[in-house]
Amino acid sequence: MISIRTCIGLCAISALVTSVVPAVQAAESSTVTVREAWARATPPGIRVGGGYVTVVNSGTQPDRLIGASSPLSDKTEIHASETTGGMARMRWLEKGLEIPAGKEVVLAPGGVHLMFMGLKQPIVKDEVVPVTLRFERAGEIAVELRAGPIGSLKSPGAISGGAGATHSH
Ligand SMILES: [Cu+2]
Repeated sequence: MISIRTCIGLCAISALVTSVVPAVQAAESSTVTVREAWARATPPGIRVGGGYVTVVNSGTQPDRLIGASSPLSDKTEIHASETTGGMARMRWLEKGLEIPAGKEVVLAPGGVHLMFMGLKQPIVKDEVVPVTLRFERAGEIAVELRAGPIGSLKSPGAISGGAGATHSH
């Protein structure tokens, strides 16, 4: 009897949690899309890597890229590269990156990028890095970054046979 009651109690709790989830997913009405999603292949033994996307905000409200994650790395941060006094360095954008209304923002080598920290495996050329981007308004958008060669400076092009950057809906 006790175990049945416990089960009923747990079921009630999980039903409650499930009913809360749809309110969090605002992506349905989002006007943010992601394209030109790519990453750089990494040499063996290197545990950091870079990812790049173009974010298009076709809406009338500004949005903000506030976070990212990938199953391939412990952490995925939004970084800005800058050169000060001839020294190239990277800065973590802890408040994220604004995506102004009606604009597109390009993340590219030498500028703002996604930084994979603590890679669990090397990023291999022509393979895909799944990344979830988190926006203040648009919510989460899942993208697949196609890996170009080590050190590449531009996108290897769209993934053949389908959309390279997939919107979450
Ligand atoms: Cu970086």
